Amino acid sequence: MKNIKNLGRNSWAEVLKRPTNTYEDIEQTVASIFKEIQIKGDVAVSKYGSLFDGVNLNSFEVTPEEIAEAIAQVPNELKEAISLAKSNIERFHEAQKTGKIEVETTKGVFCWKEKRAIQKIGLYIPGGSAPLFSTVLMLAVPAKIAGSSQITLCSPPNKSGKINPAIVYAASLCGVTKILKIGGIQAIAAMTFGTETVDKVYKIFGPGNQFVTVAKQFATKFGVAIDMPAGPSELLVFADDTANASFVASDLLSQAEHGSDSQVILVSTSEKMIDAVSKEIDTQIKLLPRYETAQKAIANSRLILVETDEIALDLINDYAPEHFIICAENENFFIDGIENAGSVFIGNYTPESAGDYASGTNHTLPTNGFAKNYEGVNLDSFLKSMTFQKITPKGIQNIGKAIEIMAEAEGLQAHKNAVTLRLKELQKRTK
Ligand code: HSO
Ligand code: ZN
Repeated sequence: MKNIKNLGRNSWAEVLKRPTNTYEDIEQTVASIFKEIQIKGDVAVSKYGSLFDGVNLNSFEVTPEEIAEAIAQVPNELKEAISLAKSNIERFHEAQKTGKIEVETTKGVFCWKEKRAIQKIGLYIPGGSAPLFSTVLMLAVPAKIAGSSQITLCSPPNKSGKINPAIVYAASLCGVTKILKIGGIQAIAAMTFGTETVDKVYKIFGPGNQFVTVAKQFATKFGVAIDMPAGPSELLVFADDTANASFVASDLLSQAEHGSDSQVILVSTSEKMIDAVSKEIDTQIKLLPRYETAQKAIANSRLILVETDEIALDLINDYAPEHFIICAENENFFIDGIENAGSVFIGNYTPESAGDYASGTNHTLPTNGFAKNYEGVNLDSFLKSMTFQKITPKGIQNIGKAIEIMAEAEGLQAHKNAVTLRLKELQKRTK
């Protein structure tokens, strides 16, 4: 871990650079797989399944028998934990519902705005070494609350053609409509175009490796929306002397174990705290089953000593972390001053893991500095606003003249006529 002191503002960008990936070579592969799936449908999905996942399937949908089998395989203790998490996620997202906003802008002119669900949702859940069934809850729960009618979930099968049972369990618990054993680029392409088995979707959510990330971006060329641009996980902790060094180290390691490209950063005003956290990391990391992954991420990470809380805050806003933990006496200074972060965790007893699993907030968050202009997944991610209006005869008389003048000035006679005809008819009526 790089230990950095007295960092001048002009070197912030260099020191806080994220580990980068280049995607150009992947894009060609993605384009050709998309084309083939668009033309050949399931046959092509199956071909790429055997190529990339090493399993040859001619039907992808998880059957009711397989769902029952998965439900039986998940231990009760885990089911209870999932149930607590689900209920908190439901409560927090349910509370995000908003009513309609209605305004009479001019007498007789009624305008209102209401939200409607995006009907067809696609979820991508990676398999691999850490099967993120918690992400199923984070995405399917708000989709259901929003009122989406079709929720398709794709996840790569293992060599014996099965999806991790906890993923299947969570999906069936949360009301996912169809669970499909399809991974990677082919999953995103299948949800983009639709195939014989896979329904076409309107918006795709969920994390994935670089292939999935590029494929999601590529899907937008075909009119599919995506949750957000994705990148490796990040955590930034601000800790002063009131922090607990072993807690801080455990938080940093919790993000480091996600992937070798994860980035974790400690910013502190206390040299003593930095030394203590550094020692704790060395002790705790050795005991982790994912030691090698965490070690690589830690090598990419930074311990930064700054002189004041103000400098710390500027630096944090500049970096725009996905997750921001505040362990500081002066926590309100950071709470009030934070402008750019995906999700904020406050105090010594608020580990990031809480938000990853069970406190109720969503863990699908903007990375890579996108917290400057993107928000994490929330209920609105599954909704879109629509506007409505109803104008009474009095109302059109009140604003008609203005419309006529504006239409005339834009040279759009038909627009003007649409008002003039009505105004004339109303004039006749009142005579
Ligand atoms: N920290 C991840 C989410 C996650 N953690 C899922 C554990 N499981 C998002 O950055
Ligand atoms: Zn995590």
